[in-house]
Amino acid sequence: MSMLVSLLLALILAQAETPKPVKLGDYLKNLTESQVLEKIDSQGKNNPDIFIVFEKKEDSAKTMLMQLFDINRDGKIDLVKHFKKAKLVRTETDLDYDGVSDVESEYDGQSGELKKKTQADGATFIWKYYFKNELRKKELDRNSDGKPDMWVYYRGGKILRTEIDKDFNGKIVRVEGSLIPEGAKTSKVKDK
Ligand SMILES: [Ca+2]
Ligand SMILES: [Ca+2]
Repeated sequence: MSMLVSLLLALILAQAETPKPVKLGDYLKNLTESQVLEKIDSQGKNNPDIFIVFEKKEDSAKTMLMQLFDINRDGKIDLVKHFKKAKLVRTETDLDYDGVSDVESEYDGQSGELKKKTQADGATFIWKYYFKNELRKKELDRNSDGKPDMWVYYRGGKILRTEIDKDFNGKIVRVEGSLIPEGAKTSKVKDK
């Protein structure tokens, strides 16, 4: 998606309470003609719980696009792994088994390292950024407008500094120490 389209979409969606949720089961419904579905029944209960989607082009070997898992075997997909050139690049996870993704994780296709995690925590969105699999920055959307208004920087598992847009007016207040709002599900780390 181009920057301009992204920007326009962001403006249109600015009124929305939350970004559009992804129904994980839809991936199996929306297969194209060149895609092949393989079902695996990992527990031998006549009920497939692992689904693998391949892309099959003429005169070429099939390549894996997706692995989908029904972890609690209730008929709804809970985890989707997306692959590019046989490397894991993205996962979508449904934590509360309502069929809709709650956490999206992005990986570096070359190194396999975790790069970014986006979590919908009720009406609050949390973005986490990683470097060499280590959490470096966390962004929080406290007023659920789809934009971050609090930034927490980490080094070596400790909070380096916190920046906060208290009044949601774009003016960032720098806060030293570990100020984490309630519901952020983050254990408090003492600063040195
Ligand atoms: Ca399930
Ligand atoms: Ca969910």
